[in-house]
Amino acid sequence: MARRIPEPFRIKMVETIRQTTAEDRRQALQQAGWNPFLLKAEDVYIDLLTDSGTGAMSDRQWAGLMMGDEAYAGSRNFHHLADTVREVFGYAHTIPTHQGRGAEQILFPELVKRCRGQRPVFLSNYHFDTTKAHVELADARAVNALTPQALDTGTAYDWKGDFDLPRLREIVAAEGDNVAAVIITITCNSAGGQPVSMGNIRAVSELARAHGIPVVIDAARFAENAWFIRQRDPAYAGASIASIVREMFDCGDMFTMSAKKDGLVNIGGLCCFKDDEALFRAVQVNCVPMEGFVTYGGLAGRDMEALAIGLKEGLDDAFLSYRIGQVAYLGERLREGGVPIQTPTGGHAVFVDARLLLPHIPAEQFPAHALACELYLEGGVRAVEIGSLLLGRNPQTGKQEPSPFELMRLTIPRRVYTNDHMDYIADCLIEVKKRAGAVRGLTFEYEPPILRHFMARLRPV
Ligand code: P71
Repeated sequence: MARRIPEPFRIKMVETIRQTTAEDRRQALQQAGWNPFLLKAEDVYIDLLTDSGTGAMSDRQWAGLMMGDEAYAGSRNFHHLADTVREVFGYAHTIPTHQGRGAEQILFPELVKRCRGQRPVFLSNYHFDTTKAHVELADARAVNALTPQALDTGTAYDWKGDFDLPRLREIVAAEGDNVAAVIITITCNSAGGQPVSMGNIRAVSELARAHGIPVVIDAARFAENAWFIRQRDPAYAGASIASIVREMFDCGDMFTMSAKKDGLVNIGGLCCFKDDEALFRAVQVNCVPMEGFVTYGGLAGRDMEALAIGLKEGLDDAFLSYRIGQVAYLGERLREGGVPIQTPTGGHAVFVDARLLLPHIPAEQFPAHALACELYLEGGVRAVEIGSLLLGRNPQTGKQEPSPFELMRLTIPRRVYTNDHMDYIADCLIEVKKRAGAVRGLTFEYEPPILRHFMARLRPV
């Protein structure tokens, strides 16, 4: 059993959460069209939908909110944020955005414009869904080259977020001038919050540089990735998290960040450039009509202050050990209870392999989504599907895309739930496992044409 790491904080404000009855939950899920996204948050006891913007800020961040400089242009908090980016990442130029996808929407069209090929393509270990959406909105293609070891959930491998380097080389050779950028997603969310090794980051960066391809880091969970590098790569055993972060970002040219994860804020994003001033200026021009003036990008001054503080708090050793240890603890409890999970557990979530737990439910009846519904019915715990429902149909053929995974993600918000909550979640899921054979698949009552998982309505078959 993994050692429980006590929370490295004490609690000075609490928010009541309400447990419901089984009958309440049955009614709520029925009304929500068997889609946990459509539940009222008040009908949820423990909310593991996402770790994005759901964390608790510290006393220092809350104090920072009071220091907001709400000037339209040139806010003091913007300068604090840009100075923090220079210090933590070594990048000269900062554009704040309202969240991660705001950064994607102002950056990707510029990378497409600069691309010399006729059919621009972005290559990634794995494009997150909004990232893929913004690549496609910019009239480019999104191609993934993930290490095949990530697909075997039952076998542990330290670097399941890595690029498949031979495959990446092949694609770069075949696509030539079409490659608009390489996007290194750290940690790799869709593979299970899995880390990318420093060796892999460096090799991808060298390959890209040799071909004149820009390197974008999708930096949502950069601190968790750095923590895994220190934990698992003997060459970094004695290194500080801060120095590992610098080394990772030395391998990139620019980064987009959803700051709602490792930035420890409830809203915010970043689009930053190491030294390409011309690109920075061009993206600033896109920022003004889309996100807002270049020194606030959709954020209030106080939000930028909370982020400047959060970026550094998120590097704290005690925090990261507790954070990733809590996720590992939940994973360990589930493994002991015979629940199949992506092994090892990732940084922000435990991913349950619904293909193995519910083998009688075919992909087109969304086994991981059905499992999330059962978990809600069992104990009011809200999880999210990462599988066929999320992936959707091929826009050309209208056929369901074959999904490499059918996973249910138990995403742990930062500094919000205690280890007793983790025990409760594990107990509920182990209970569901006992009646796994009776869980039914789901079919659509309403299927939206794009990003269907958010608004879909379903019913049991
Ligand atoms: C996550 C999210 C946010 C989300 C998405 C869909 C449903 C519920 C919650 C967002 C990411 C991400 C990576 C690697 C860019 C974004 C977009 N993740 N890159 O995992 O994980 O950032 O949400 O701030 O716009 O739950 P944004």
